Amino acid sequence: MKLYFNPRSRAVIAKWMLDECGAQYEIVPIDFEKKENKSPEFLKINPAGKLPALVDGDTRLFESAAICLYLAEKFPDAQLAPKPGDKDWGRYLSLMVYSTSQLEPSMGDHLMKLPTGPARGWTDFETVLNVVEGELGQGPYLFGERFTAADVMVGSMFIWMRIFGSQTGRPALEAYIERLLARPKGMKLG
Ligand SMILES: N[C@@H](CCC(=O)N[C@@H](CS)C(=O)NCC(=O)O)C(=O)O
Repeated sequence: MKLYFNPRSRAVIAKWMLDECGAQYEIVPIDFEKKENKSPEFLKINPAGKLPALVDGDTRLFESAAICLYLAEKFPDAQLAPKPGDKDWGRYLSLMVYSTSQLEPSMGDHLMKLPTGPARGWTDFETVLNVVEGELGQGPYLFGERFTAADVMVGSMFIWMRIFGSQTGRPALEAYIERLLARPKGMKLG
């Protein structure tokens, strides 16, 4: 597998997931300054010209959530996803999609001090924090003792928030982020 990567990009999320899976992979550095993400070769992999992108044989993937869903299935021994039919399967899929469809844009509005219009498909950030805190419950992870790809996707968004110098103001969520950062293969700040 080849991970198209820049350390100052969301590609660190895909790298975290690859590491949690114990995957063997090659890093292909992408230089944003040189606009390598807009080159004709790269656009064949991700037509949106963004990182992360992953190539696995004839399969090409883009969007962090899709990459994490794919890897969780490809590496079943890592046990990072509930199986179809499992009682947690639906909630797992919901959280995976929620991470980039609601949490991330709402967090962007919050950090950029923009108003959130519900017609755009996501809620205000206070609601996001309530949702994630509720889903986390007593933890330690979103699915109790079991760490999953949903922790990679949801947790990485809050780790990004720290990279931008901000925190949630919710002790339970901050303790969750600390747990994620303490994982041996966890996403690294900075
Ligand atoms: N929803 C996408 C977002 C991807 C994204 O915006 N990536 C940024 C880096 S963090 C990027 O490649 N920006 C370069 C550009 O748009 O030119 C995902 O999660 O994969």
